[in-house]
Amino acid sequence: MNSAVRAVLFDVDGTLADTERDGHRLAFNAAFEEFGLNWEWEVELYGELLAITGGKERIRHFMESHAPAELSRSGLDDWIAGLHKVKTKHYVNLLENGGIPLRPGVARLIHHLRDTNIKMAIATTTTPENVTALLKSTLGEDSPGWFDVIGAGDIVPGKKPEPDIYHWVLDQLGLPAQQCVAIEDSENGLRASLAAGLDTIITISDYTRLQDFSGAAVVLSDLGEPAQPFTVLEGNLPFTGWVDSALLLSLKGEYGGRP
Ligand code: XBP
Ligand code: MG
Repeated sequence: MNSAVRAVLFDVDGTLADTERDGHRLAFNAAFEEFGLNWEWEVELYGELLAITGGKERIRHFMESHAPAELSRSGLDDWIAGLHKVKTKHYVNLLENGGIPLRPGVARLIHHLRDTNIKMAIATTTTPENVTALLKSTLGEDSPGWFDVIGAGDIVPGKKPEPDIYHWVLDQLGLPAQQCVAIEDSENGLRASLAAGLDTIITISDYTRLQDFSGAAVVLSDLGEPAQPFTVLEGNLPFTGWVDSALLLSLKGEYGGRP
């Protein structure tokens, strides 16, 4: 293994799987119903609310603009945390029932990185239970253990676009950013990874395709499969097809060709 790329740091929502529109959004709505709230986050509104990362922060932001009277509840923080806990329960149930598949190329790349001894980590804003439920439901019971570090949710004070979660994960890995690559799907995620000094591959998702990805190493349709190659949307690569260790090395100026 070449030492230029020692680890890949994966974002979760939008990157590993298209979880937002038909996953998190539905779970928020189910929680609102369970709490007797007549709030409904429709597809377009949810796209706007995604500017705020973190479910609890998103609920508060929504209340500020759409239900300000509710902000005077006593114990507001606890109430939001309780509502969000119910949302997480619905989201995990949805995943456990096989609700959301991985995006093209994700399982292939994860298996390839394991085979080539490149470390893997997760750097996400979402709640830790959501990460393990997604990995287990798509890659099997053992799969969370394939990741050297899982950085998620409230473990750091500042959520993306703050770089805190990337700094935390790099620190846990004990690796400098220069030896790692991040994979993200959103502008908020890219701002976070770039601020931590990480070369970043973007795979666009439905909600993020029109965002500003300046600074990304490359912008791709997806991670690609040999039988279903990615499309390059921005940036130059010495080859097309699918993300693998050879492509990761090329981002570090060490392209040696595909075996
Ligand atoms: C996406 C997020 C999260 C999810 C909802 O994070 O911002 O808030 O939308 O999950 P990333 P929670 O792209 O960094 O994975 O409700 O658990 O926050
Ligand atoms: Mg994301």
